[in-house]
Amino acid sequence: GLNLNDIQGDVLIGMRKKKELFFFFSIKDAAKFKSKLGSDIHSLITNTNQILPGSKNIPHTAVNIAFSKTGLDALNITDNLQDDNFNIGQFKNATDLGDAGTGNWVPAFKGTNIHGVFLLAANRTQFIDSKLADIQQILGDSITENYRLSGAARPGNEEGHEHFGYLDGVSNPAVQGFDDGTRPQPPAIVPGRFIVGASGDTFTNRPAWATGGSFLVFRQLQQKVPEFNKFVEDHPLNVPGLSQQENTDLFGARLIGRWKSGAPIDLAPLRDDPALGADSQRNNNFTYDHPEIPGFDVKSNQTLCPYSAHLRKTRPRATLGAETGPGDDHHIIRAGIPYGPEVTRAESSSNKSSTDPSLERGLAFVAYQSNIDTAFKFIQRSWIDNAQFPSPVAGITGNTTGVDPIIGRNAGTVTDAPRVITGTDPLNTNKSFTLNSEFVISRGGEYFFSPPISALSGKLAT
Ligand code: N7H
Repeated sequence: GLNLNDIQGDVLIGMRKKKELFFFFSIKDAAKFKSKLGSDIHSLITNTNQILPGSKNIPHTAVNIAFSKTGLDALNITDNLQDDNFNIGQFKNATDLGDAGTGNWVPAFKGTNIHGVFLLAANRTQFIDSKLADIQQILGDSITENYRLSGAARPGNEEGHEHFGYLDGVSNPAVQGFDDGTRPQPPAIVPGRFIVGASGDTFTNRPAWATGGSFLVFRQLQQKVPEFNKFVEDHPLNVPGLSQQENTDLFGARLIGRWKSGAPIDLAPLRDDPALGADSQRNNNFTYDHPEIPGFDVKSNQTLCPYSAHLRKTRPRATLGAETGPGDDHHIIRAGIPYGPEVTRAESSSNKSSTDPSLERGLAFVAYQSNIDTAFKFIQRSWIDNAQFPSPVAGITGNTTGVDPIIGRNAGTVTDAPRVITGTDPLNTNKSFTLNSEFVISRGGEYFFSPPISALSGKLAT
């Protein structure tokens, strides 16, 4: 089974706090760092059991730590973790991930200088600040800061919603032996897809000390919210019986695959259903197939949910057939949090632009998996950025799907190259829509390994 005392808290369940700081650092004095890691830092790290719902040990500030490949190198850990993408780092992957080069990347992410990241999560920034001060006090000059990014849940009723306004964190896969059986949803996935060394891990030649770890993909994804809102407002659908506003909201929901409340359009195809969105027993209980509808063919019918919807692009569920078993290892557990300010009145006024860099907002994207190549990178390259997916590569009939309207890009360095999608109009799913600008800009990131907590006082400390 999984050792929930050893797996860091963010991996399977997320740290579940309103604020989260990502503190990126370089190791300057490996000997001192190792010694402090084993003696002091180790005991600050929050495990999974501590943050399970109902736990009596939930810390005010949850702390996790993860290392890049160059960070392990700096600690003279030479074991091969068997993940080629982790080994080369995200900077060299920028083109593969569809980024428009690295011109938009945050300088700290350019190259391989970042050795590690502390993830600090709490409901108040003061708690985070004081925990960070403790950590810096302990580590002293053995590290230097490369960069930090502060995430925060959005205010009021928007809590839990990302900056485009849609509820996030709804549909993480259930994991066998962890949270399967707690709610009806697509079949639970073997734990080895997420946890190194667990049952179902495709590699058998990893170092023993890495068992219980997970690869953490970090991406700073800027969101152009006024521009997205304007695009949606400019494209109301024409579904009879719906008001203009409802037809506008429907267009947005069909780009995402969920309504703003979190209700899946596969189950609520015409109007938002906030009760459904809030009901964890129902809001993920769908596959896109509808055997209860006579003659419904999941390989051609996208009247309920377009093939191009972000949700369906990133996890096609029954669109491809059964989700479990050999060959299906394209799953991630997401644990991101929004960053940046709310849209200002000036930005949402007539010109609808977000050009002030001091108002940058987006998603501090975090994804966990045991194999970056078949999980995050595969989803990004082969599904999100592949205009032919799921049509025609998965035997889907009808027009070419197009890239993911939210985060997909056509290959190449030209920013805002037009993107064409189909399926969004339920009255005519062959109709195409052209997106002349991009709503999400990659600001770069890094690949990390979130080690089992035992390694922090064991292998990594010696
Ligand atoms: Fe997505 N969004 O607001 O548009 N995502 N995503 N994502 N995403 C999801 O179901 C969003 C990104 C996945 O299991 C929801 O929990 C934004 C990347 C996957 O059915 C919403 C950004 C990748 C799922 C968003 C962004 C993914 C998912 C619905 C960037 C992978 C679950 C909430 C700024 C490479 C699919 C939910 C399933 C859901 C949004 C990025 C993947 C609202 C704004 C980079 C696998």
